[in-house]
Amino acid sequence: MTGSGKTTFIANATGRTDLKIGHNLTSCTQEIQIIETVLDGRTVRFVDTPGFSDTYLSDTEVLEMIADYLSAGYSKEMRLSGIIYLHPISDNRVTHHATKNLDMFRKLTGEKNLKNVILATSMWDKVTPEEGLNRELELKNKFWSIFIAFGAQYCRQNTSAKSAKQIASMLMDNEPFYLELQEEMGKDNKALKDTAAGREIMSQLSLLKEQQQRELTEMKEMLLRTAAEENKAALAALEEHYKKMMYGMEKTISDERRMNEEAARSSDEKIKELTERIHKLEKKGSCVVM
Ligand SMILES: Nc1nc2c(ncn2[C@@H]2O[C@H](COP(=O)(O)OP(=O)(O)OP(=O)(O)O)[C@@H](O)[C@H]2O)c(=O)[nH]1
Ligand SMILES: [Mg+2]
Repeated sequence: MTGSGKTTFIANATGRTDLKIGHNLTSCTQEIQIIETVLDGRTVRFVDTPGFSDTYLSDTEVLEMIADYLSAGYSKEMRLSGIIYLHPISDNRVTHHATKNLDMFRKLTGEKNLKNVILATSMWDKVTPEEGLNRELELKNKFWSIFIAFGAQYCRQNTSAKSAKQIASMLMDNEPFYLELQEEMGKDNKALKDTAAGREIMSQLSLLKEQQQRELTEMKEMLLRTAAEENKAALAALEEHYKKMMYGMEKTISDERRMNEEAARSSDEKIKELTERIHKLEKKGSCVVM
């Protein structure tokens, strides 16, 4: 999730002081960045990503960015050693949105790879030990139970370099693996929207669109009522809000369109690839078995 302390964690593990860390309410990391360091005499590359529920990027854009990076990685046979999922223990709610993002994260990783995931909690200095302990238990027993059942490890993290390095070193001896999303896109040639994580985001987009449509209708009625009452200040505030809602709706529609366009592009590419293979085989005089 955005603002959970991902870049801070990497800065602590690598000793880098030039990484952009967010200090206000808006999201900070806007693209994927790779930070290389040496830990215990071995080269380690951290991949920092924007978080889901970002202020500027939609979840679709974040997933697309991660998918682009991962599929490029697949074609270069780049595997991962592990994933560190950070959750701020100071959050007093796990929202429906956060739960959906957790589902998407599980699907993009793939159940068989969950043993290579570390679920870590940050921001312990912002809670009392009792508060933290209660939330930790709820996370483990409720929201993270599937991850843990499939072998994900759990640990607490503080802002020290020692803690970040310790967590990173827990993953360093893992057998490198491809994520489910990489295999689906790279090996099975699926379009992003047809992968398990992509399907999750498409269903979220469709629900979001319905909700936004309902809210827009309600807002329109409210605007008309307020206009009739001639309350100028309220009308201006509502108009401003209506514009933002329209923008949100347009963004959802364009996210959905982009996912569909990407799928259409992928099938065009697949047809082209197959045609080229057939031509090659025809030239060689072999027969094609479909
Ligand atoms: N108190 C406290 N603050 C922390 C901790 N970890 C990170 N922060 C602060 O939380 C804010 C967000 O940290 P970032 O590292 O930018 O978070 P991020 O997950 O990379 O955020 P995005 O890039 O926006 O997704 C910064 O002000 C950090 O200094 C922690 O353990 N305790
Ligand atoms: Mg960041």
